[in-house]
Amino acid sequence: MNAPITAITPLAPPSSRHAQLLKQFERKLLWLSAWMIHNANHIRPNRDGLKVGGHQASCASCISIMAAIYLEIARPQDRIAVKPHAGPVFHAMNYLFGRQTREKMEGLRQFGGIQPYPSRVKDGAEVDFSTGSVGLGVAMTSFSALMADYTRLHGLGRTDLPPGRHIAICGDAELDEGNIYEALLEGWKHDVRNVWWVVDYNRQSLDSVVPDRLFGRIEGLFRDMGWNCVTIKYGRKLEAAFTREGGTDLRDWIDDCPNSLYAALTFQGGAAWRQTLLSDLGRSKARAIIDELTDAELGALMTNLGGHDIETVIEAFRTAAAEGDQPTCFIAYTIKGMGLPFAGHKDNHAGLMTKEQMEQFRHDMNIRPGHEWDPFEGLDASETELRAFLAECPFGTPLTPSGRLLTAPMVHVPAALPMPKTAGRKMSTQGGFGDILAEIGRGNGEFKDLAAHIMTTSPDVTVSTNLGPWVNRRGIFDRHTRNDVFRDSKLASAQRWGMSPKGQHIELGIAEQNLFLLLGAAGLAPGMSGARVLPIGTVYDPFVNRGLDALIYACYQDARFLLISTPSGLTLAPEGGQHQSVNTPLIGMAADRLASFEPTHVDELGILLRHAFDFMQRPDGSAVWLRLSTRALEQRERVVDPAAVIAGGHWVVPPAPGARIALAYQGPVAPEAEAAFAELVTEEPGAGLLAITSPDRLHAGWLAAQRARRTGDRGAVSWVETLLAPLDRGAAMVTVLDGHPATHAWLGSVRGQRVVPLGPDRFGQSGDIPDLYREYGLDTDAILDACAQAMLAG
Ligand SMILES: Cc1ncc(C[n+]2csc(CCOP(=O)(O)OP(=O)(O)O)c2C)c(N)n1
Ligand SMILES: [Mg+2]
Repeated sequence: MNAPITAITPLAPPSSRHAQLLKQFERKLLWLSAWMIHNANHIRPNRDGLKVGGHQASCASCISIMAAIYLEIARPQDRIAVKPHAGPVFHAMNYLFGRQTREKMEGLRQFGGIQPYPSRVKDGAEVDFSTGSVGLGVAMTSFSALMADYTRLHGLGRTDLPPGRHIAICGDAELDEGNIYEALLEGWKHDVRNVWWVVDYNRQSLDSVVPDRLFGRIEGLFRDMGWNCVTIKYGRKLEAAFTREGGTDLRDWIDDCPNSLYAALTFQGGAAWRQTLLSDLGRSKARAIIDELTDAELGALMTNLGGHDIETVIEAFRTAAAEGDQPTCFIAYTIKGMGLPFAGHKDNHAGLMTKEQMEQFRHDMNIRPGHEWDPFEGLDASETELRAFLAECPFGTPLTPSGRLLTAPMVHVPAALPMPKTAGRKMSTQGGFGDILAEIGRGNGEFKDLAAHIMTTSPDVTVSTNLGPWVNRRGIFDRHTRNDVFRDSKLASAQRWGMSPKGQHIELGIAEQNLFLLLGAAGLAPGMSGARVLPIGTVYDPFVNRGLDALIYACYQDARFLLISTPSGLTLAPEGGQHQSVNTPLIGMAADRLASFEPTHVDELGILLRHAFDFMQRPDGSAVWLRLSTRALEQRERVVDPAAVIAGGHWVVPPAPGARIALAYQGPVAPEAEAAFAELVTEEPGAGLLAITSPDRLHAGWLAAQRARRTGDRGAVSWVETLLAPLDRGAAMVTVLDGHPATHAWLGSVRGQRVVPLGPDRFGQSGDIPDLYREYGLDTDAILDACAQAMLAG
């Protein structure tokens, strides 16, 4: 066990009544979390024979930490991310506060019951952050702290609430995730305050015991990033032993003990400790400390680590809180499975107590059969006293009468956005996006309110995704005002990048996971801060993949934001295959709580942007994703039906009734499709030309209609069925997009028609558009060949 950097001053030994009651609650949390998992695995009927699972050891490891935070330190305005595998402890805590039902607890990991890992959407309003994909929940707290500063400094939301602390209770293995370090760097750049990460340092992950020297490095990293680092290594019993004669030898022995040996001895218990200690310390004065203890007492002494000594933990938290708002990492030494039969065993991560072990545990916990769920059963204090204790906990006061979820009124979105003049101009969707946003950024008239609530962010691609003009108008956010040196020196630049607490753009480093974590945090601002923020993040389309887990994580929490991914596809021709995205349209279709679109023309873009501002605020809405392009296309004066564009597609040339073929395009391949169509109609005059604006919405609507029909709503019809209805049942369809062709292949199933889908299914390469569209089968000839093939097959 490596040596501590900051030792905690031990508290005086005698425990107050308050401390005794805290210990009662620790017992209860240990019991309830273990029992919930036991109930789910061994008591509840199991219909399919699948292992239900749960993590009793991970829960046991952080009982004191959780109890210290929720029963002593946390205030209602604090926001807390709980390590995924401590979900049962978290729910048990809420159960004690009367905020969780027994029924839900009994249903752990069951349909309709509580989720294995805390889930904002599925478990209800007590959960501040979902966790599950390790590392993300931890990093999220840094971004939620940044957002809390942002909303406060912009005067948005519940400014009456004092600033909260953003706390992550994390597993030590979570610090293996790279996104943690990306977030640390970003947090440092933004001078993030009020963040605490409490590491449950049980030195075990899923497979094994972690190497000893690791945490020395990690502590150093935290300090380099401006964090305070507090190691909570020993409990008060051990500290007291160290003050005795020979105590230093004992301490040195523990400090030198490899993590794996320490874990193995913990599992083996007092006799094994004695044997090993005596063989190493037999000649030291420490022997007297060891000799006077029974095996059980010796085991208890040697496992008296700081993270299991609630008074030590509380003292560490209080000291840090008194020091101010510096981000602080607490490394609390713990034992995985503490207090349970498999404590310290390296394979205990998914270990479950046997029925016999549970029976013994019930006995030790003084719980009568049939009273397993009673909140105060088996404790050495009266229910009245325990209830009074809970009522006095700061966290016991609800944040709002209905829970921890705040709300914010919707921001009015004007009926139409300010559109750029396109007549006679070629324009790309990316260019159009930049122009529209810049115009909103003037904050004129009816756009004043909308502009004030938009927050933009980008991972170092602000200028290249056309956010520059918006940023020039609205400024860059920083807690401190910093001038633009280039501007002050009168050096010419198109960008004016002064920073201030009123700025509305958060500039990030390149790490895409940070973008999505920030969008996630900003997208939760209504619930977290009572502030309506309309977050817009821009990223190069291929690098959505780089941040994908964080994007899915944000959506899983139902965060509301607008993602603009641009440029996209082969169309970005000279840039080459690493930058040419192929799979993103499929991601857009497969991601839940994310409505994705790909407009072709600027009029569609205007409709979809407006829709996005509205949809991301609606209770039944979601996050929105627009995939854009840098290919400038001719823009026409035309009337398009906004509802059709939003529903996923509209006929540019409607087919004649009973038409034998239709051509569908999505995105910047429109000119090739139009040219092919012009030839096609010379042979097939009734053919239709369809503009697909969202395969995702078309597909989702189709699935929804099928479900509705199956459940009795026989008249349910989806938009894609309506669109394709005029075509002959045996008609052929050729579809084309600058993305994977499977995006459209399903269209053939809607009415049993033949589809020949075109689109790149291989990595791209450098070239110009004619070369690449030819090579990957997107050019006019390829489209016409596909039409011929489709017609022939009929
Ligand atoms: C991104 C991700 N990778 C893998 C997992 C599977 N997994 C769940 S817990 C765990 C180890 C956790 O160890 P630690 O963070 O130390 O937690 P504790 O010891 O407190 O249980 C792993 C690998 C996961 N949940 N998320
Ligand atoms: Mg661990």
